Amino acid sequence: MPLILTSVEENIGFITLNHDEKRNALSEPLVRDIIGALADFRRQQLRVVVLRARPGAKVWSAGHDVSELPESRRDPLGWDDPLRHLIREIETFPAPVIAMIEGTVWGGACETAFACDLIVATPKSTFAVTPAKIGVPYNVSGMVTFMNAAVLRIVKEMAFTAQPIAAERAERLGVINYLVPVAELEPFTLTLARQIAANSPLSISVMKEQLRILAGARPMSPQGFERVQGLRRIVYDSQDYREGIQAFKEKRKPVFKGS
Ligand code: LCV
Repeated sequence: MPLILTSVEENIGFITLNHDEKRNALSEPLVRDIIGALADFRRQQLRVVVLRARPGAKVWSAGHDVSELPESRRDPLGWDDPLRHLIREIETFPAPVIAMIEGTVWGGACETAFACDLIVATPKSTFAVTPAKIGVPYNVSGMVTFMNAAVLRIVKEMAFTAQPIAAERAERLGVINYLVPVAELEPFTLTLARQIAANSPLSISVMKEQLRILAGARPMSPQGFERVQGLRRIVYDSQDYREGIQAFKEKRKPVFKGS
């Protein structure tokens, strides 16, 4: 069974996450397939990409494949982590990527949806930022993705509670663009994609790249970055990090001791 399904309709590309057995966890093979599909869509000069799960999905994506996270002593979200590659590929794709959300969205998948240019979701969808639940020290560019998606107080709430927020609230907060009934999700998203595809692809592409550069332009001194990396290392070298990963694998609640 392929991990993703792809199709092209007019000049719109569709990528369907198709690994429900693992709740579309963003494993290295799944991410590699998504990136391959984006490269193919880039070659075809498609004007919009829609990233979705299968119709009726209860889980859009369960986020980073936890089984691929390093046990300890290695940055779990370093530059070459598959999730980091995926985020960068979405952000630099030369046309808008629409996240069409049906089902729940977790952790790195929440960042993936937020890295997309537009988000259309159904009322039963939820969005959860989960590093605190697992004990993961999220990375700097990931924090910027969240800060570009929601006001700081909401980012803190999502990050510190690790609790899902409902799509209805996400829409009210401006975190998603549209909230549509599940029966209308596909036609609504297709209409939106067609509206974009009818406009100038060159103008849109350059505005997307300008917005990426401007949104990512955050002041952080080299010392500030080194301090953050040192703090993150304390976390991923900690017993709590190991406990969080182990507890996930053993399907039990972690007991964090703060060390
Ligand atoms: C690997 C999985 C996963 C998974 N990885 O189905 O943002 S950070 O820092 O936290 C970052 C590191 C990150 O993204 O971490 C992952 C954050 N994700 C989550 O916390 C969500 C974890 N998953 C769940 O809570 C449940 O799976 C949901 C609620 C998504 C679905 O529950 P449901 O009862 O429908 P299962 O839990 O039974 O999962 C079905 C299979 O998918 C695997 C899970 O281990 C199980 O595999 P087995 O059948 O082999 O036991 N799976 C689910 N999520 N993130 N594998």
